[in-house]
Amino acid sequence: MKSRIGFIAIGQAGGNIGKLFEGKGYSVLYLNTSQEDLQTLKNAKYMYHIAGGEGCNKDRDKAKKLVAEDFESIAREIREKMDVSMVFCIFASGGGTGSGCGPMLIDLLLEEGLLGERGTGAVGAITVIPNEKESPKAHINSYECFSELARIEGMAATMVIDNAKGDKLVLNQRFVDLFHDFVEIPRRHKAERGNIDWAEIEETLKAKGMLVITEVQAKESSTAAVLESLRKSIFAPMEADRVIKYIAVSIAGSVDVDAMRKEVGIPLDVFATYNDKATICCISGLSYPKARLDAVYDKAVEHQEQIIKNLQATSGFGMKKDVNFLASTKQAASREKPSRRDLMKKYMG
Ligand SMILES: Nc1nc2c(ncn2[C@@H]2O[C@H](COP(=O)(O)OP(=O)(O)OP(=O)(O)O)[C@@H](O)[C@H]2O)c(=O)[nH]1
Ligand SMILES: [Mg+2]
Repeated sequence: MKSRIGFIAIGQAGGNIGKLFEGKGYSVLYLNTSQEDLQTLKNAKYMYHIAGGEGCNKDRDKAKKLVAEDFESIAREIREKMDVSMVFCIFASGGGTGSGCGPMLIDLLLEEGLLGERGTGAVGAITVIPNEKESPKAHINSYECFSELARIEGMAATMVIDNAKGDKLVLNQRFVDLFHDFVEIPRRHKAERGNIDWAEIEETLKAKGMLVITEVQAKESSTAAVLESLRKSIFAPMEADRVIKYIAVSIAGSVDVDAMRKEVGIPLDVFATYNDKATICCISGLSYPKARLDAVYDKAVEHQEQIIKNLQATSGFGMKKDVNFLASTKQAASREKPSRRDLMKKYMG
């Protein structure tokens, strides 16, 4: 499966997670606006410094502008390096570079058919939600990033690592292990009672919406334990009032899929196989984690008045009733030169 899935790792968090995938043998292309960040990636095979970039210090607009201006070269790099049928862009939603570039790049890759045979390759996202102690700016960026992601047509799955669930480096490792164990199911797990093949893994990963994966060791494995591990997962919590498309599960021990469906939701299809080490359960085509994103929004606007007051003391601009209340406190926007593609315009405000 490693030859079918590739990763485009953007920004610092993207790079950290990308390195772990590269360590497992996947193709990873690292993109950053910061040369210094790229230099921390020792032994990386493919990396690209976005022209003109010197880091984006949490400024999403700066990142988008750099991508728009350097898109021809970025596209060439992706076409040359990503010889796979499915790509996941990895980026944190709370920073500048990854958060700004991620959604726009996914949209451009899909629109221009840059991946896979005849441009039919799937493109999904792996992103990170800031923990509740992070700055208002991180929350503003995150909310904007998700608003853009939710509007992309034809996108594959989105995985949302939630930094509220623990130490970020521990979460990175846990996530990469889960993802790898899941896509390795067809190669590792063969059972008379049923197999999961690559087409089913691909279908699960291609479903638009959230995707979560969980794993429970065989000796603790039961329906209740799998449901509990879904509740405690490293991902943003599933919406209570959710839709769901697929359940793909490799069962160790006694897990009752019908009982699980009653709790998790009725999927369009279930793919199941068996093994004796650990139950690996993936659910995809899930609704966006609206409650978690509402909390991000609340954090973004919590200190709105104080921040605007502070900024107005030096800039004197008014405010806009938008989540990015900071946007209106910037210097009057410089006029964009006409962009090459409407799609780019969509992201450039
Ligand atoms: N899970 C996880 N989160 C991370 C990691 N590194 C940074 N973050 C989170 O990501 C957000 C910051 O994003 P970065 O990836 O550092 O930012 P960037 O894309 O490099 O953008 P700029 O540096 O602002 O141009 C914050 O919410 C951090 O908590 C990581 O390795 N793992
Ligand atoms: Mg950075």
